[in-house]
Amino acid sequence: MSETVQEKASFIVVANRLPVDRVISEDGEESWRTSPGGLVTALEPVMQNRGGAWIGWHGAADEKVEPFHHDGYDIIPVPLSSLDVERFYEGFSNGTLWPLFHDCIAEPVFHREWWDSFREVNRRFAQAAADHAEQGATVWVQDYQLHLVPKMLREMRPDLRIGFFLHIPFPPPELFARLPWRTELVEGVLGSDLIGFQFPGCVSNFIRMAKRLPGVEGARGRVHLPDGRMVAIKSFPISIDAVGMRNLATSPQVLAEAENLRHELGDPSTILFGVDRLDYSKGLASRVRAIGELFESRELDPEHVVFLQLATPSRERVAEYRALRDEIDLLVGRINSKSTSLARSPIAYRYTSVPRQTLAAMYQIADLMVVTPLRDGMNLVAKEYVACRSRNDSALVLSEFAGAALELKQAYMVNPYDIDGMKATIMQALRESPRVKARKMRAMRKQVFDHDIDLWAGTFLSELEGD
Ligand code: ADQ
Repeated sequence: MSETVQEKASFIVVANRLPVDRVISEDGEESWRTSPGGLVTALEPVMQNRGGAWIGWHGAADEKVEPFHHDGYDIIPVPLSSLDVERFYEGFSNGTLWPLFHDCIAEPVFHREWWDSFREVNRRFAQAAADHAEQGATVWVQDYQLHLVPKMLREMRPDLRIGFFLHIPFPPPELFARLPWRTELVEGVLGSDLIGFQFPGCVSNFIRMAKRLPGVEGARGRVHLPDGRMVAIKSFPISIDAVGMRNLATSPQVLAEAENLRHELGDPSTILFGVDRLDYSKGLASRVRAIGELFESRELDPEHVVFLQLATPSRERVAEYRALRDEIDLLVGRINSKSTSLARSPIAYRYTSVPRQTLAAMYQIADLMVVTPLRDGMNLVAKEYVACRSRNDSALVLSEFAGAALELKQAYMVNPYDIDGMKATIMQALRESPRVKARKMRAMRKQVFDHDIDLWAGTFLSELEGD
């Protein structure tokens, strides 16, 4: 395969971020490394087979990076200025759309200059795709930051097959309708041939919203537009590289790291574990509160039980996220300061990202995984945990508001707004007999291994391309 950038590609992924991170070696040399992530794992083989290009932002503002070839496919960087980052990314994407699409659990902020920037940056991405697509190519646009790209791209290049996948929920029309630019957003995504959502509720929310547009008719997974075009709308629940995750978790290095970690935590008899991006949608505060109360009431004995919680730094320049960080620091500090043991704190909390291998080791030592988002498109953490638990001897507590709840039906379901209910379910899961736990875990493992990330990408693309 050629090592130079091809002028045109037959398969293009357009996403806000590129699948590579820049690394600078000790002698100052710059190179790019594939970033770890489900989407990259899923799409890399497809791009390598078919020849492809990935269009996205490289992560640094006010810098133009030339296209380059990486691991069998082309990388086409789209530049963003620091004002674009502030208005398009932190502003409209993460201050307006993110809370709006997560059922307004935080107040969405509407600013006209953010909207102007969102439109302008979406046009830049669409133009890059139009410039690099071969005649009749397939273009797969990812996520809420690029909601307007399908229509813009179709106007520039009507010959293309355009797919769009939304990784986050699509809210009910009653909430979505608050958006001053609701029509543009719906029309924007209707430029696609196929729109994919995480779960069926999003499909019906979207179709209800689309039918509010004049001349649009829709039913059962399709929308007919006034210009005669038909758009297919379906759910494609995203998943993980289940086999890869299991193999990593059972490798000798990870098992050794797991042993060390347990020791570092003071060799407790039971470990509860949570890992999330630090985001208000993930329900971290109510989780910490519930588990804190269980420690306080001694239903969880801090001599024997540890709650390990990792939070990945996320969107730190957005005020809402900085406030959340302080709130969690305070909550955890308060609970730990009440502990009678000087040797060990009940909550081991770290605000950091960790390598995949360490994460797998943590899944290995976790007797109970606590996943309690207030709203989540899917939640891959729940699936990763299940994939790692070869011994079937542990339990998953899962919010009913995560897309994953529709697939991992044997989890211990909780309503994260109900602290007492959560406490009772956590205790029930911990006290469950090994036989019942094993039965539940086996069923969830089957679901995750039978519906992995390859199936997700394959199903979407064959639906889009009609094979
Ligand atoms: P996210 O909101 O980022 O994704 P999630 O699905 O849980 O949420 O994926 C997070 C990923 O980051 C997981 O693979 C996890 O292992 C990893 N991760 C989290 N904390 C980490 C840490 N401290 N160190 C290392 N790795 C960490 C969005 C949507 C989700 C949807 C996905 C995919 O919000 O609902 O499931 O996209 O579509």
